[in-house]
Amino acid sequence: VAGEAVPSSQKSSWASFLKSIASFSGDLSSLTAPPFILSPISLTEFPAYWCERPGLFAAIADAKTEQDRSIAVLKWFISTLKGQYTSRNEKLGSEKKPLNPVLGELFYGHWPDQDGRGQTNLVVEQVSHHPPITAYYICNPTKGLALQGHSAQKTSFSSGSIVVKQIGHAILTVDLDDGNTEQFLITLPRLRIDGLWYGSPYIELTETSYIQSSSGWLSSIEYKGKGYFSGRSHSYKALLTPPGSSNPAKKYEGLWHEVSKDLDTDEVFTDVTSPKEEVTVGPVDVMHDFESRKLWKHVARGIREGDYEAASREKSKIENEQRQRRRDEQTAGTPWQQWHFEHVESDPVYERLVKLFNGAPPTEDTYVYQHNHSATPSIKP
Ligand code: CLR
Repeated sequence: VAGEAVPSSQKSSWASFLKSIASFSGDLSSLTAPPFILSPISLTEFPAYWCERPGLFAAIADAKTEQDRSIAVLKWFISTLKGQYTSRNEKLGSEKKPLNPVLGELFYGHWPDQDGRGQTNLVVEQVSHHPPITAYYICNPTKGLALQGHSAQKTSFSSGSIVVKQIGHAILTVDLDDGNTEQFLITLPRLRIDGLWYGSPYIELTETSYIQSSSGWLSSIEYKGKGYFSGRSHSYKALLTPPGSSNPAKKYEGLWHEVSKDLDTDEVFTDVTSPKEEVTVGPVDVMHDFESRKLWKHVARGIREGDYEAASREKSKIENEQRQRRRDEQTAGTPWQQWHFEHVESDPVYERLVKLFNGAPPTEDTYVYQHNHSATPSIKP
């Protein structure tokens, strides 16, 4: 039934929201949505999804050969998808509209060491507001692993669904025992947001994403929903090919939010049915004003408690303060300085990796982490 999951008082506002997205393409974050679909969580928290199975991340460093590292990276990557793309349905009842981060918004966290896997650290910064772009750096220094990436989206509307093209990529750097490094370019899948008509949106992944190793090994991951190879939602099939060959050495298939198998041995490849580890974040009262959970504290409380008037009042305060900041910067001729990342137009590492396959644009800009997190930012004028 149309609008089944929409509270009756918000049905007309949901209908007009759907109408506005149907005739819209670009940045969804700026559209006003009815309260029932608002999430109290900012997009700057999303990069934490990359590491909610820190043991699988650490295991990449323990693999001994180029092929085994590519397998470990693929296994870790597939195991992040459930958190990345279905966790709001579990936690909040459906996919929801996240808080739209302000310029310079920060999110810090870590996953503690356990059984010698090393501590994993996370630094996230909103590096652009219009369009929204989020940069992140995740590292496990004990294991010599670092993931640097940025994330933006281009949205359009097609036969009742929102189609989200992910812009940006991630590069994983692995320090090898012999002093060399290996890099992996990770491209991001296309999303379709279905279930809008009923008011209970959920994500399905589509098309193909890639993980290209500097060693030459390539994983191609094909995503399908209901009615395709397994006939089930959230299906994928991955092929791992050796350097310079299109003959797969490994094939995997299954459900990325449950279990998948090695097609040759029938052994389990990924199993994400066990609980994940959420990121550890410090207490809100000692946070910097730009840290997400402090910045959005009152808005988030309003959304959680159903006090939408308070939420929208607090949101306007933040937006007005941001507008004033931008005006002041204009007047003073001093543009906003990023805290942790430097924007570069092209990245030689990306360009070298992308040449090894043809599934991504030849050049892309990058946000380079400045390794200055311990230099905790002081409040800017
Ligand atoms: C951000 C990067 C993460 C993976 C991810 C998961 C969900 C995506 C999100 C990204 C971007 C913003 C997003 C969201 C789902 C819904 C939301 C596309 C790609 C849009 C802006 C809100 C749509 C509103 C409807 C739910 C009503 O690694």
